[in-house]
Amino acid sequence: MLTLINPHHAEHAGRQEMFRGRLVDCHEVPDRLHFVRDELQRRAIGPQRPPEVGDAVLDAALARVHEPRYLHFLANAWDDWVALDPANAQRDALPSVWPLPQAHAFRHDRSPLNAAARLGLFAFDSGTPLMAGTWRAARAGAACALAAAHAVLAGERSAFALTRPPGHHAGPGFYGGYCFLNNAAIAAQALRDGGHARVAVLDVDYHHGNGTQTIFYERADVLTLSLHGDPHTEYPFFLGHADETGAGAGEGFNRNWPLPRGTGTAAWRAALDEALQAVAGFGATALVVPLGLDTYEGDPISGFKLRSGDYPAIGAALAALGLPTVFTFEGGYAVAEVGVNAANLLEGFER
Ligand code: Q9C
Ligand code: ZN
Repeated sequence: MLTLINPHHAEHAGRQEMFRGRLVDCHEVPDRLHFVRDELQRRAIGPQRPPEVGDAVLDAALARVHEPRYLHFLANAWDDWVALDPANAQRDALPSVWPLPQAHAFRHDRSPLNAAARLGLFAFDSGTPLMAGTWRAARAGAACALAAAHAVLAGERSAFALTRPPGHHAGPGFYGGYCFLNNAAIAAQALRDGGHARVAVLDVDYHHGNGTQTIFYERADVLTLSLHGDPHTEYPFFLGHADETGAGAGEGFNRNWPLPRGTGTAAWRAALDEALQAVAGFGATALVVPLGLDTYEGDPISGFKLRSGDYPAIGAALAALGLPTVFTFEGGYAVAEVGVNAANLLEGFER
């Protein structure tokens, strides 16, 4: 399998995230990618190269998925943060105030000029630090997803966008959950624009793919499916229930499988089989898999019980759809094991 590696990923390296009332060391660290890269190399799972995508082509692809004012915000957020106070150059940007939607309580037709307050217009949590290299890393990551889609359009059976920061929590105009640009959505849209009439996105990360769901919620041409921890108890908490089935023209083209914390292999595989049937029933001609390995039993922030030995069969089940497939690297925070788990799944896909 061809792997597109983000050469700028390490320029995004957060110090701390807000977690249950205190700042803790970031879970989403550069070594996650290094462990996956090294394990894929060790097993010779295909060539690895950086993406070669021109700036204009990339900008056009980003604009197919994200709002102009959000992209403008991301491109300038770090400089605005430092302009607020030169001492901010030594600190990651984290939001601390939000305009909640309650009637009459907050103005939504006005935007504060204060750069710290503006973070609250776009971030939905305080766990996603933004720093000097975030925009460059996220952009180069989106280029990986785009190049992976282009490779598949050119005839590759599959391609893997090995990038961080991850993407599936980023929506049309919001970031959070360690994600800024929605790499999976960018790949799915590129597959649509490249001629695939129906594209399915099957999200296997532990957390609900709220960004991807939101991006495609009113569309019938991209089927979005997600298996994840039940939002009654699991992040991102405010989306991901089973009765979210799409809206307008997209009614019936979103499905969620919220599963209880503690779910093990058998129940997870049963949900996957239902999702695979939905992909086939939809008549998808291409597939995008936001690949989170935080379903692993040893994940420090998640609650499923999958084992390393489960991942090859999961890869094989995805491959049995017989579709051109783009994988994007999402979560997975058991750093020392994430490489083995990712390689197990991708090797299972290739068998
Ligand atoms: N302050 C992915 O797996 N944890 N993202 C809570 C709240 C957030 C996970 C932080 C977990 C995000 C791509
Ligand atoms: Zn996750």
